[in-house]
Amino acid sequence: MKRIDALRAVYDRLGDSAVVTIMGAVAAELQSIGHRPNFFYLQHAMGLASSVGLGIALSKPALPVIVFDGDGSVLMNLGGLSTLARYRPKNLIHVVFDNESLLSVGGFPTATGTCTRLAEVAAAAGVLRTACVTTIDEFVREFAAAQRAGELTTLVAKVDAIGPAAFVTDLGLLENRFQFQRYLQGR
Ligand SMILES: Cc1ncc(C[n+]2csc(CCOP(=O)(O)OP(=O)(O)O)c2C)c(N)n1
Repeated sequence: MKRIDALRAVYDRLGDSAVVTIMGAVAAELQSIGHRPNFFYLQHAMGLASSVGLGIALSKPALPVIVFDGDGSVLMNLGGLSTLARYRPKNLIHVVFDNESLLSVGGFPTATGTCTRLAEVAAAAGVLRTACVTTIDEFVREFAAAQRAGELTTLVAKVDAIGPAAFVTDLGLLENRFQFQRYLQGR
């Protein structure tokens, strides 16, 4: 499964949610499908996208929050899963695109390619709804089920280590920051 195809497949389901992505490939892919004011692309703070999503979810319990994370980022901050589980916001879906690679910095292999199963790590951390999927159909089905469930979910999607040709877009970091802040204030 290609991550961009997975993003395209659920794009129409992101309209009424605050969406937080990690930096790099996934941010550029989502923007290439179409930026919206409810999308925030967290730069640099690797491992903290789920924490940003958690803060939004707790402060705005009526607002669905979706985090698009990466395996390298989650591995860098495994404690983030425990914190998610501890507060267990019903309005947060944590998607981890697991390409077994630090793709955005050159494709160095991560431990999910050899031994670590992140959906099981999330479950052991206390996340009650977890799944690991390998096809687009499964991804869409589990994503939609998580939206219906209204429970904290960590959905790991095994994807190819393929990204966009370039990561630079014409959306400035500050523009994204203020636009997203205004979106949140209006909700
Ligand atoms: C604390 C920190 N360390 C290192 C980096 C450099 N860096 C940016 S993206 C990235 C790889 C992210 O890997 P992953 O989460 O698996 O996402 P992918 O690039 O594979 O989509 C790294 C190491 C960073 N931004 N922050």
